[in-house]
Amino acid sequence: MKTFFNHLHAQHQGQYEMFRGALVPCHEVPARADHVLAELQRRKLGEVCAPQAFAASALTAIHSQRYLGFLEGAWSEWVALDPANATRDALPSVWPTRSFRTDILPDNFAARMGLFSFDAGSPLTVGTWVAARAGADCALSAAQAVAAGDRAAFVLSRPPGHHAGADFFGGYCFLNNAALAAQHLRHQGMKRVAVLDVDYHHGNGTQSIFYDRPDVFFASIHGDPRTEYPFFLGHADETGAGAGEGANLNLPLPRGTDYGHWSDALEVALAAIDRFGADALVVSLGVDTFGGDPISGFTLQSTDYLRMGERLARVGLPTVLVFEGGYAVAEVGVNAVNVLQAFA
Ligand code: 6XA
Ligand code: ZN
Repeated sequence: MKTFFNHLHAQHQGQYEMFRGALVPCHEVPARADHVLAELQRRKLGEVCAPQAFAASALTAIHSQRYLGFLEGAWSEWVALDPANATRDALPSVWPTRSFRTDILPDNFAARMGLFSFDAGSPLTVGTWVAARAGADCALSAAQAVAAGDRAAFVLSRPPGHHAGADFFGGYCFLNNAALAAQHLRHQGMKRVAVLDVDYHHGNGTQSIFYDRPDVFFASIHGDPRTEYPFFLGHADETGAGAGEGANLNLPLPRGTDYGHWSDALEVALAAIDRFGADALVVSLGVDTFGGDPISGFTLQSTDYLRMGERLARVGLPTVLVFEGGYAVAEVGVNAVNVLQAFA
């Protein structure tokens, strides 16, 4: 299996995120991806490839032009406000909640940060755009390889993507790599694509991007949003809208869930994907379901990721696996690569 590695991932290196009223060091650190790469190389699993460069039109298939323009220029604007900002991360602090207007683009930078985001946990840094843009190329390249006949491909990139919507960032995510891969598979002739999100957190961005579409099925197994981030989406009664009715499946589970119960939900998701009749699969592969994860609440063990990988392979579909969350940094390489090794 080819790995499309984002060589520019470390350009995105947040210093701090807002947590319980304080700025705390970021959980989403460059070492995460480096550990996965090191483990892949240690086990001599597949070929590590640089991505092709894709045109902006591949991004506007998923994200709004207004959002992409903002994201690309945001760091320059931030530093133009005050040269001292060059050493500080940019975080939003004001949001247009219910009854506010979102159709008028504010001139004020802080207002636009809020318009295009949903939390204060996702620092925008000097290299965020460059890293996220290269990650998008990795996702598109993996989809391209799979559309051209590869059995599977892995996107090893950060920042992650599944919380990013058509026009907002949040949850450490800026560009939605899984959605870009799914859309590119469609563009390359796959008629029906399923996205299976196994990250601990609901993939609200991916869900929202495809919610009214009948051609992309979204299934997610995640911590119950009543108690778990991102809180405001991911409930079981969200089944799709309009032409997309029936093409969305959420399987929220309580904190403390182990692999036995988690894999029951996986069977439900895979049966639905089978009924949907997908031609290709995109897996949002977060390994923050691990028992040792510092910000999550399931109890999967490292060997469980082998079982997960075997089961995903048995689906038998051309598959793009996209790295998402996982913050037990010392174990993240073993856990993610266990899925890949068992899949292969
Ligand atoms: C709140 C927690 C963000 C979760 C990010 C994640 N700052 N998403 O792992 O999958
Ligand atoms: Zn997560």
